[in-house]
Order: sequence, then structure tokens, then C-alpha cells
Amino acid sequence: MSEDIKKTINELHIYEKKVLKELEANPDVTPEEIAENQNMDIKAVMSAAGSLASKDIIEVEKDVEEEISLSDAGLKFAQEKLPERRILDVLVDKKEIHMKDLSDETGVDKKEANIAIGWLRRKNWAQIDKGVVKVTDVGADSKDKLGEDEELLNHLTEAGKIIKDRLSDELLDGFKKLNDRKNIINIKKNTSHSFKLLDKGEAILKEGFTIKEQATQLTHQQLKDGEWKDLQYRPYDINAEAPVIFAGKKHPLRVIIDEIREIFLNMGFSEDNGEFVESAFWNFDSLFQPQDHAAREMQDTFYLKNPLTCDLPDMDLVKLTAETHETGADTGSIGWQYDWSEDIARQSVLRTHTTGISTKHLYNHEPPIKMFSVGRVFRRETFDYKHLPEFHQVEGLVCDEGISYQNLLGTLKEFYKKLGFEVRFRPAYFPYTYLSTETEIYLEEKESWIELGGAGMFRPEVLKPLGINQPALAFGLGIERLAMIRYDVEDIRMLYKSDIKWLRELPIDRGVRL
Ligand code: FA5
Repeated sequence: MSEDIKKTINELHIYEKKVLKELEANPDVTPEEIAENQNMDIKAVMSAAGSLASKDIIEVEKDVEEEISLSDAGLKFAQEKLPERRILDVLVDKKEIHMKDLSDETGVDKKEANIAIGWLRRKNWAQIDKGVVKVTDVGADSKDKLGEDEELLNHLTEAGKIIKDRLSDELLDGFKKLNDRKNIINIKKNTSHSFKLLDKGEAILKEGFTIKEQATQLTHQQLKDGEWKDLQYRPYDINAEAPVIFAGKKHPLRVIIDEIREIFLNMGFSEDNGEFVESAFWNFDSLFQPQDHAAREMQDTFYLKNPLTCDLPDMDLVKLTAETHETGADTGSIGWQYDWSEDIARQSVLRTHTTGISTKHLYNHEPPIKMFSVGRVFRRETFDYKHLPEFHQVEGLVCDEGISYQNLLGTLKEFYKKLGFEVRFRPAYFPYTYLSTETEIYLEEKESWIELGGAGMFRPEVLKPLGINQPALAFGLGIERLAMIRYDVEDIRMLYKSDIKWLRELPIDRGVRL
């Protein structure tokens, strides 16, 4: 124990020692008195006390006192008396006064008289009967007897300020009544602190110490003339608690998006971008999605009023697309067998996926192509633990002679592996791909598989109208769901909650090294 105490003393700052010495001389000393006696700044006293408290040497108590005084309106009442008292003074003689004459008879102005009526009733000094104010027995008895509120008014007029906690029970009742009225009483909160020595503090004082200036910064001169040898140094306490610092950092979703971009760039993909507002043509028709497809229904897709429609691309492409939808054209299929409408294709939508970027890219570029794109997409979804109405997808497209479904599986496997995920593939259906697959990952907490993304080989009905004769693999992967798993959140909404505690406590970099 004694060794510990010596070590603690050794590590005390000179200000801490000064505070302890003051407490030794006078246990009731206030922080202000310490500041004055020791010629210290009050902030230095409080900070030294905080430090002593953190080491269980003293206890810092905080005391909040409410100081009450009269406002200007309160002072006026004190001089003129409370309006109900002024009315009572007249009423006791007259016994009753008609409401309409109240102001004239008593000199209390109309607005105040109305409020005073309330108080006359509350104090049971008067009753109102068919518009007539009548004095009660209590009222008559109160003629020369001040109420608690009036007593307090007088007290405050004399004293100026009173500490609320020091009021007698009776005056405290008066305070409650006066404080029920607006703007009569001013309340000022005064915070004061007091220090109490704890056992460890007593032991330190018993052990004793001297106060000697401590060297904090050595000067060139002190080094040169050897004075440094005689100076007193304060040892470092390397176990002392340091403040927790929350470094600025990227949002986890941004971290994962940046990582995804880096992975695709490293895999030799180039990046393309699309627009949030897109024509139904690019979002659906170019993907051989029939115009009565369920995904186009209002409950899945946001249609825009402004702009209501979008321009269609080159008419040759539009015609070929129409023909493919209607009859299959020269793709080897019979199409969807319906009348394709240009108006429906012109509708403007908030893109529901990023796959329209791929068809547009195919139309505007010659193979070989290796493209990816990251962006926000929009769907009329109901929120739940894995669904958001706005989320991000990363889209990928590879188009070249000899590209196969095997390449698709290989690319996806490689991508997820680089991100640190092990996924499984299961057969799936999309109107624009064949073969198609969905990647899934197992969620321990939910004991179920969750879809991460869709993929497949673009069908000839998609490629031919775009003028592409080589095979193309494509995929669209959800990003929030990856972040959800990476950051161990059970609910996807957490990513958009701006939960500062969660964000602060996330490790700065959980990214995989590429
Ligand atoms: C598509 O969007 C297809 N365009 C993917 C595709 C591209 C298939 C190219 C074939 C070729 P899907 O609707 O399944 O597919 O969405 C893909 C992924 O987005 C899902 O697996 C999921 O990870 C994510 N996702 C879908 N809806 C939501 C949602 N409401 N909230 C969060 N993530 C979602």
C-alpha cells in the first residue's frame, strides 16, 4: 500500500499537490478559495481536482442552487399588492360586486381582474354567482392576513435574492403559487463544487510530500549549465487513462464501394456510369422485358411526372427491339407475341437496377468489353431487415468471343473471394439472361440464405438488336447486403441510420488487402 501511495505521490502534478495541501489545511475549502490562496486559475483548480477524482484521491461534489428573485413585474406586484388582494380589500366592505363593475370599483385593470378572479376562487376568497363576485367567509377572515405568496413577495422585496432550498415550508408553498404566475419570479441556477478527501487522499497526506516546482520543458540554458541535474521531474504514468479519440473516417458503405471499385479495376474492368432517371426503354425494353412484365408495375417501379417521358435512342434500334419483343425477329425466338408500344418505352423511371447501363454500353461500344458500374437504384419496396427502397448495385459486363457461363461463375467467385465472402450459386430466372444464376450467402443469425446478386449470359434477344454477335456475361450485385454482412449488422437500415455510436466504434479499416 505504502509503495503504491509513494508511486501515486511521485506522479502527482504540482497543482494536484496544491489542491491536496489546501484540503489538508481546511477540509471545507472551496475551489474559489484554493484558486485565490494558491494563486491559481479556477480552471486549473477544477482540472487538478478532476484528475485527483479520477484516481480516487478525492471526490468532487456538484451542488446546484436555485437563486430566486423578483422580476420587474414581481416588484410591481410587491408594491401595488397582488390584484386579488386589491379586489378583496374592496370586496370585504361591499360584500359583492358585479363582474362588469369589478375594474371600475377596484381600480384593477380588466385583464388583471380576469386573472385575479381565478386566484380569488383558488384561494377561496370569493365565489362567482350569476356574474356577481361574492366574498366568502375565508375571504373575510383573510382581510388582514397575508397569504404565503404575499409573505414571500415581501421577503423577496427586502432581501433581493433568496436561495430556494433555504425557504421555510410555508414560503416554499408561496413560491409555488407565485411561480405559477407568469414572469413574476426569476430563477437563476448557481453551480458550485466541493471536494472531499477519500481514504487514498488521507493516506497521501499522512505519507506527506513537498511541493517543489517540476520541470516540464528543459531550456537550452538548463542543459548547458547543468541545472537540469537538480530539477525535479514528474514520472510518466503510462497506465493513465487517455481520452478516447474517434478519428474521422469513411462511412462503411463508402469503404465497401471503394473496395469494390478497386477490385474490378484490378481485374481489368473499366468503369461506366448511368443516370438515375432513365427511359423504360433502357431500363426494361432493351433487356427483353415484356411491357406487361410484373416488375414494371407501379408497385415495383417509380414512374416520374417530371420528366414524364424520355427520348428514345436511334430509331433503327427501337424498331429492332420492337420486332424482337413482338416476333423474336432473327434471334431464333418467337418473342413475347404482343403489340409493342413506343409510348410505354418512352416512360421515364427511376432506374430499378443498373443493368440498363450494360445494354447502353453494349450499344455504344465494340467488344471486347469489360465494364463495371456502381450506382444507386430505386424500387417501391417495403422496408425490412434486408430491403431498402433505395440501394446500390454493382453491375458487370464482359463481352467477347468465347466468353462462357463458366467465365461468369469464375468472375463472381473471384470477386467475392477478394471481398472475403464465400458464396454459393443457385439457378435463377431473368427475362434477359440464359443461363441465369443467383449468388447467395448464409446468414447465421437468420439461419437462412440471403441473395447477393443476379447474373447470367445475355440472351440473343438482348444482344442482337444492339448489334452484338459475341456472347456476353452480366451480373448485378447488391452492395448494402455485402456491407450488412461485413459489418455484422442484422438490419440493413442500420447503414442509413447515422447511428453515431455505431459509426464511431467501427474499426477504421476492415477492408481486405488486395
Ligand atoms: C437484378 O437487379 C438484376 N438486374 C441482376 C442481373 C444483372 C441479373 C445482370 C442478370 C444479369 P435483383 O432484383 O435480384 O436482380 O437484384 C440484385 C441484388 O440487389 C439482390 O440480389 C440483392 O442483393 C440486391 N437487392 C435487391 N433488392 C434490394 C432491396 N430492396 N434492398 C437491398 N438490396 C436489394
